[in-house]
Amino acid sequence: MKKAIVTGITGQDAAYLAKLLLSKNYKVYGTYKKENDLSFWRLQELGVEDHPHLELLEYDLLDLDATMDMFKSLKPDEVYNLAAQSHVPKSFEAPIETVGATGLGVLHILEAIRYVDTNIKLFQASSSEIFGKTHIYPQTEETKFYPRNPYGVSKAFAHMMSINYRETYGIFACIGILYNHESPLRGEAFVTRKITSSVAKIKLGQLDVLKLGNLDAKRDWGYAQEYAQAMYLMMQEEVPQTYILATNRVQTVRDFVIMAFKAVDIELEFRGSDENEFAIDLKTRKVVLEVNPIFYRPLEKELLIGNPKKIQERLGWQAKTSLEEICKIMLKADLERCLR
Ligand code: F7E
Repeated sequence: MKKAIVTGITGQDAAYLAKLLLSKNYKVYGTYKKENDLSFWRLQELGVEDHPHLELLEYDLLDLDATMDMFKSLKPDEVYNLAAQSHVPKSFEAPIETVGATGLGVLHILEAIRYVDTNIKLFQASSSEIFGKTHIYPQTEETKFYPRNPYGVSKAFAHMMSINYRETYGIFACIGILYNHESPLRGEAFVTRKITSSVAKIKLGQLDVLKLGNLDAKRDWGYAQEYAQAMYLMMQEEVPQTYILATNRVQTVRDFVIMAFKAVDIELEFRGSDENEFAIDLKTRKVVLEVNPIFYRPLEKELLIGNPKKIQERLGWQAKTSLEEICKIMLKADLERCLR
């Protein structure tokens, strides 16, 4: 039985990955940090929380001794590093915490691999945020980094450190540069889930108005479950690679808002502009959406869109679920949650 450690087990991606690895008969050790919100609702929703081959372990990514002890005692074949402080606005408020979890964390893992067993394979979750202020569209694995927030800077550090250990010590460190990827398991701090959860509540009369920031921000949005499959595929290769995981299609927050309301039969009419923009429900004439500048972000102008050609050609992986389908899947889950 193969053994995998998945860090950040309370998160969206780790839940999908754990389920996938369990279905492939792995023993999975999911690690979480004590102080974090200790909710395993994602594993519960996927029906794997009590799986006999899943063990949940408390572990601090920034404790090198603990990392080495864990590798010595568990002897994992694969380590998937999905733990991070992943919320971009929070990275401006808490840059030091972000650099720790998102940047330095992987260095502890790489060091432990170097000292304990260089045959342990590592998957490092990188991010499109490393490209930040780019003028190359779509971005590829070769595009120059120019991160624009502490989260992106931390991911760029972790990315380059993984490549450095790959090249210096021959460690199998593969890297997925993940663009936005959504699902019903997304946290409500992120815009798609904030929208679907609020639209479900508005539909059921549990909320009046959805308040959002920049409606014209564009993102390359894929389906998280498919991105977890790509992580697994990358780890099965002989030689570690770096791959872009993206759809090569961008849509605006406004598009997603329209899709979400439409999925519950609410047609919108937008009025006003900039921070005075709002939208009404055409049937009831009630305001259901308002722009609120507190959700605006600094330095957000560039377009992040990824070219997934390399992974498509080498591993046959492709993002298949459209944003319209993702939106419907998310709304269905949120409506059900509201009715529970
Ligand atoms: O924002 C705009 C906001 O918070 C998407 C993380 O997984 O993907 C994610 O980072 C867009 C931004 O994700 C609201 O300005 C408008 O343009 O869902 P988000 P993100 O910052 O793109 C990357 C690839 C990662 O690696 C990250 O870990 O939506 N937006 N109004 C809003 N965003 C939020 N959160 N809330 C709003 O009210």
